Amino acid sequence: MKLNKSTISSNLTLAIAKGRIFEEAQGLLERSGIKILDYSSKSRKLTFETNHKNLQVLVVRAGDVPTYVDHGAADMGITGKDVLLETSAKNFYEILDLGISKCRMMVACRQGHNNVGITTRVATKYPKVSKQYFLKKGVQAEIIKLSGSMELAPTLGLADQIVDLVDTGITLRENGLEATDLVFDVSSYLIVNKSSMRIFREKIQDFIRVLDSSLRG
Ligand code: PRT
Ligand code: MG
Repeated sequence: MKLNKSTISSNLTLAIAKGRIFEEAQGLLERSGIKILDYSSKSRKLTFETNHKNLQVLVVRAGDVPTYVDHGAADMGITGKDVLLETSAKNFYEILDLGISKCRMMVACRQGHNNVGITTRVATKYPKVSKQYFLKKGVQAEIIKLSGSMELAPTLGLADQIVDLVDTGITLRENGLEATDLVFDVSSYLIVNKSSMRIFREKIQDFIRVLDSSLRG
């Protein structure tokens, strides 16, 4: 099923997380008949026209997608479940699991040091998710917020454990760490601003239907 060119007649903006999510989202959109024009990974451009003249694409950081959609600066967005669980933005619906950019949010520690007691220090880019996870487990966790390279923290004695995204496990292994527990499975979702959904219901529902049928096909 392809998106009919006349389907979208009002201006809709879709914010897509740059990097690995963008590459996979682009493939999914193409299978749905939506081509992002003039895109190159080397380009500094941040807004792109598509072959549907009323659909525009923004390329922003994964963590900023909910903010754009929350404020209605973008009608729709594509970003990771990890980002959606961590954000405090609420003014959007989580519509569709796109099944792309899959990985797992995991707890990890130094290899052979999986004997954590009832208190632990946890380094992570995801303080909200981590706090909830350890609370549920009945473990008192001191959360140390980092923006990246969490893998260094246990080795340097900054934390006992980390909570981070894992795909192949190579990053953990190369830094002397091992994954111990799954926090949740991650993939990317389509989100839609609540007012946009009301105002452009038909157009957006057409868009969702087309994406959904590409996912099944
Ligand atoms: O780089 P910038 O700060 O701008 O943004 P970003 O790092 O958030 O962007 P990017 O392109 O890394 O994409 C992040 C999003 O992609 C996440 O929010 C996830 O939804 C999704 N995703 C899927 C991943 C991974 N898989 C992944 N493996 N994001 C990050 N990783 C990293 C992980 O953090 C770790 O450093 O890859 C490393 C682990 O990979 P393995 O294969 O060694 O296990
Ligand atoms: Mg990155």
